[in-house]
Amino acid sequence: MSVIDLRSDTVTTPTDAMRRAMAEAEVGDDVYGEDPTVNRLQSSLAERAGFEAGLFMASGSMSNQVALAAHTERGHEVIATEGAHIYEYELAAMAVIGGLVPRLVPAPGGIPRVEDIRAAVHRSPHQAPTGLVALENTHNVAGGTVVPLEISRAVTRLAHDEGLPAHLDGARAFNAAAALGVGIDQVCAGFDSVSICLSKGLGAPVGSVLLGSREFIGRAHRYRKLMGGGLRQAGVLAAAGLVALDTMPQRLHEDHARARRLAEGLAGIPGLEIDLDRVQTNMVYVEVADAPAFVARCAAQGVRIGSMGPDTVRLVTHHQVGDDDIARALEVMRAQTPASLTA
Ligand code: TLP
Repeated sequence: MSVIDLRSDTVTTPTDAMRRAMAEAEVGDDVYGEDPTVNRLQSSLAERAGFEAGLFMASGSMSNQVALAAHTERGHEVIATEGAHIYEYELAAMAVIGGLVPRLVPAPGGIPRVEDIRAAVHRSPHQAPTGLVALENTHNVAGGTVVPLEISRAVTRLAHDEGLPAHLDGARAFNAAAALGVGIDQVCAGFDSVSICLSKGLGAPVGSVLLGSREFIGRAHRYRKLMGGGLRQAGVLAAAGLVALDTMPQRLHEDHARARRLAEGLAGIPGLEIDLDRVQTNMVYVEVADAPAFVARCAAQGVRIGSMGPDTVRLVTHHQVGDDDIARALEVMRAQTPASLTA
């Protein structure tokens, strides 16, 4: 039985073109800044996204946490949206590594209100000073939702008016760009730093790139080394990233269309609740009674989905999920709902 893996877009394996590029990559010691392939990846993504410089990172979490530490001082507060990956899924790294505390603002659908961010900025001498404003686009736990450009512009403007830097967790910024029908530079515009993952919808096996000014990336370099992220002949990884940048962004709309088809199919199944308005990119969040048991039953039938809470599952489309897989996943999930089991 072949397995359809919808747990995440992180499960993707490198394409043949990526594997070839990895085998042939020209490499050097990246701690000395001498890996030509890493250097090419960093400058190529920086140029596309409208930044002076980039820094190759082992993961999205490392990239975010390096950015947070490089922007702030210990004892600062970081304003982030509720459910933000930097808070929910990075093992309190902002506290452990950066000495930072989060201040979360409401963000229905992943979209914060500018007034809530303004109200969260601390100016009093009795409170931890605000050090950074962070957004996430697409917003994972809100459903892979897209932050409209006018919101990210308003948030970055507010941060700058308050004298604060703004960071974007753009793990899936290319999905946001595809959904908005704009270039990646538009999604990144206004931010002082952006972290973009190569190993999610773009399909590379490893890596993220942190983008920013030359001066900021210089500081980030130090934190990357401090966190054990000084890789040596990392060009073998960066080579796959370069192929990902060249070949994958233009096909993300296919993943989005399949996620929509999947969501519409699931919406008609009794026992499953789904907010179709939140299905904007490659993710589908579904409410179902006893999610872990549902996940286990689907897995036993060869359809792997993610358990995101007691009553929540997540399905993510990616380049290794085709139309037939969507049809089979729908069939399996329909048969495994609590309602059909008792019918
Ligand atoms: N997210 C993973 C899990 O950690 C939940 C996933 O499967 O979606 N920012 C965002 C918005 C993310 O969704 C992720 C990964 C990261 C950062 C971290 O990337 P990695 O896994 O490379 O550290």
